[in-house]
Amino acid sequence: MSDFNTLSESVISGNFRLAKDLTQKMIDGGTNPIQIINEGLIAGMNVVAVRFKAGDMYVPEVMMSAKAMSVGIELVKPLIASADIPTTGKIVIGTVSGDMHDIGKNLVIMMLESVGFNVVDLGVDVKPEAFVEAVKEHQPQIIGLSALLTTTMLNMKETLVALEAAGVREKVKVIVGGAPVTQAFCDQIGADGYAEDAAVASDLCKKLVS
Ligand code: B1M
Repeated sequence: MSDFNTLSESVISGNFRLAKDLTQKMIDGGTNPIQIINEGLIAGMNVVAVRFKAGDMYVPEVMMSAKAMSVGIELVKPLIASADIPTTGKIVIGTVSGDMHDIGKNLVIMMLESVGFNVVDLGVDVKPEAFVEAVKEHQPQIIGLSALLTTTMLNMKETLVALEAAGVREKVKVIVGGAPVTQAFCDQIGADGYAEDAAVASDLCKKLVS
């Protein structure tokens, strides 16, 4: 098995200590940092995304894999000029106003980062105006709204209204997700896409920026 495969396997199995050691060994051995990311760490996470989507891996395992990938990325990051880091696009994401749930959102972020998105996380309980400001400041291609409560999902519509009122709605695609959210709700409020889980969210975002 090549070093890249062994590193990928450590990500897939969520063995973050092994991922850290292997990444450090490859750095010390002079392996190209971009290859460590693409052919080792992200390659492993791509397998995880497929297995998660198929129901062959569960949330705790995906969290461990994401941690293993992040530990490796943190070691490699300082070696790469920021211009060289593969970037799929920029997304601003947050849990909408009144809602404190962030486990699902954080999982979505990990998946997006694993496929090369630059993610700006606004956190939880994010007011519509804060999303508007973030669009102006960060100029993302996509805004991601998460909600776990049937009450707070209504604030997704409020956020869309605020983006429209500020004249920035046309500048971004808006995707929505979270347990009570459905495709029908997405269509009803005029969002651009709905993702039922983190793997679908990452596929959807890739499609929206391509
Ligand atoms: Co809350 N809670 N909670 N809670 N909580 C639910 C959501 C609830 C269904 C539990 C229940 O009653 N059965 C219920 C909502 C009922 C409803 O609205 N119909 C509920 C309630 C009522 C509440 C409180 C009001 C309880 C109270 O205080 N009386 C309160 C509200 C606080 C607030 O937000 N203002 C509250 C508080 C909490 C905790 C703080 C204790 C904790 C949150 C901790 C945290 O997030 N840091 C919590 C938890 C953990 C849950 C449950 C048990 C688990 C949620 C979770 O993390 N799931 C939840 C019950 C449940 O969902 N079965 C519940 C795992 C996570 C990986 O899944 O978040 O669905 P999920 O994310 C998925 C997808 O939805 C999707 O991808 C993710 C990964 O696959 N996804 C997106 C999510 N966001 C996305 C965004 C996207 C795309 C996909 O694009 C942008």
